[in-house]
Amino acid sequence: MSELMTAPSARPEWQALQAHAVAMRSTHLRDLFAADPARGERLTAEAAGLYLDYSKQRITDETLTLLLALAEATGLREQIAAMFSGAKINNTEQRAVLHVALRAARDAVIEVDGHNVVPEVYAVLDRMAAFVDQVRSGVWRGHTGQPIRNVVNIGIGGSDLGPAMAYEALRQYSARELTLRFVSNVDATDFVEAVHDLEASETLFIVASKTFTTMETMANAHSARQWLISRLGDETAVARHFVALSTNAQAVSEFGIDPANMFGFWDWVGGRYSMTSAIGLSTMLALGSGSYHAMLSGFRAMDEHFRTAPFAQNLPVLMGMLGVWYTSFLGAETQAVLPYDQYLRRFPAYLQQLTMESTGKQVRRDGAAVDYETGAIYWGEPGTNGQHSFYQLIHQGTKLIPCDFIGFCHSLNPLGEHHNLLMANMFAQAEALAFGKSAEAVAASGTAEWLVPHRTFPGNRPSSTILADRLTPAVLGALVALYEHLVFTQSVIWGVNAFDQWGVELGKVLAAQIVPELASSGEPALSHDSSTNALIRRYRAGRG
Ligand code: G6Q
Repeated sequence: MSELMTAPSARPEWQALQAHAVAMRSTHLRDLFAADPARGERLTAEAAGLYLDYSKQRITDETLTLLLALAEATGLREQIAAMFSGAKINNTEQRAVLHVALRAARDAVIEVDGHNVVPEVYAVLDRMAAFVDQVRSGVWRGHTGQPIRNVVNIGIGGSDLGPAMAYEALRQYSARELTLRFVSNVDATDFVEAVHDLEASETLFIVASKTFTTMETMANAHSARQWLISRLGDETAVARHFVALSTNAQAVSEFGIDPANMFGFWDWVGGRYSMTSAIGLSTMLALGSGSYHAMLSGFRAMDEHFRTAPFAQNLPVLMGMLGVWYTSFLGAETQAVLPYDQYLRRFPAYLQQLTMESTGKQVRRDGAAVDYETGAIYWGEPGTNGQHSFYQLIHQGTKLIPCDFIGFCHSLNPLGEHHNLLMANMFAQAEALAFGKSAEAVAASGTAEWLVPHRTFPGNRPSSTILADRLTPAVLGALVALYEHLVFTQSVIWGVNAFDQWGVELGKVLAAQIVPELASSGEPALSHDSSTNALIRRYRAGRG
């Protein structure tokens, strides 16, 4: 059942922003900085080890006031409280949304249907820690008595992207003697390449699937099972080489994994919000439980900040509202995320799912169509690689692309001048995007007249910079929670449900229909559109 909503665009605060946006379209960052020498220190905020400079955004104090007034009028404060209280805010699936309970303090009380879930969360975390200790200390042995040296996480979407990103991000803190691999794609190449140099007797498979029905994950898990049995020559080997992360104990046991080796979670954890649930087992195996809990503490610090800080100092609220400003009022279609840290190379891919599956919606919670733009397209690459590739379009193209720069004061791999070179590039890019280079300045430097337009940079290209001391487990936790709550903020303003993904479900159903048509020995009766029918026939003919 859907509650009836006020259309966001019918609110006076929304309309005030629309009128304000017209004036702001011709306001240049050069003028905003010239008018306020303290701007670069004033438009900043700090929490959970992250310093946010949003002074290079195309906003004035009035913009901020209007954006925060919209947040208040929309009931963001109440919605945050509702999420943290375990209310069933995922209305299309009638579920609570409590990823914040996964990293709450051990003595916290968070209730779903009158039942405190925090003790269950810690029961799983403690079982995970005990298992991780056994594997890392060599007490847990494979079927032939070998210790585990390789861990392969099999999962997709929310059961892959978070752990894969976190492993890359925190590799510096990981047990280097363990090899971790991530298999997600149903393309066999993913599995075959992941295991081609692994010894089965030393390999542990983690089958990560909330539902334990996902086609890709089940296909990979069955292939992994065969791979293991064919190498170790014994079906009972599965017991020492497979564990499951799931909410579906029955399907786990039908697959042949002992429920004692299953780590559970709950329907109030959405897939893309699940990296701090049992889905984090590979992360904990890599880091050890101490560093894993340090990561959770970073999440928790940002959760608390989001829940309690005034909006004007609240990082997720500020960044979320800036996203609303660009997407719904200034016509930006995409948001670039540019981490100046090689360890964060998978962070943009992780954010793509988090953001685009959550706010890629065209109807509101009550089913009415939106009459404004929602969810931005997220994309990015680590610096400085992007500078030699797509930054040209951000600097001199025709599109408005707000950027998030992410950098650290200290490198985890200090080597000569590398880190200063890296960070100088990050600061320079943000500066160049904002201020550009005027035609007068280009001409004054002696450039031939005909070349001047080519060498002119308009500037006024907005960005935020997030600066932290160094990339630690806690800082990664804070960074991920920042984006989780930024997405929540936007979903509240746009009135969409950030926690369902019906678009993903449709693809799953359609693929399942086509599978038997590709495999059938006789000519199948096809009832798709003429293009899909012809492609299927051509594929079948090609396969002989
Ligand atoms: C995430 C989505 C989706 C999901 C995958 C894997 O929010 O629900 O990406 O995580 O489809 O699902 P399972 O964990 O059930 O295999």
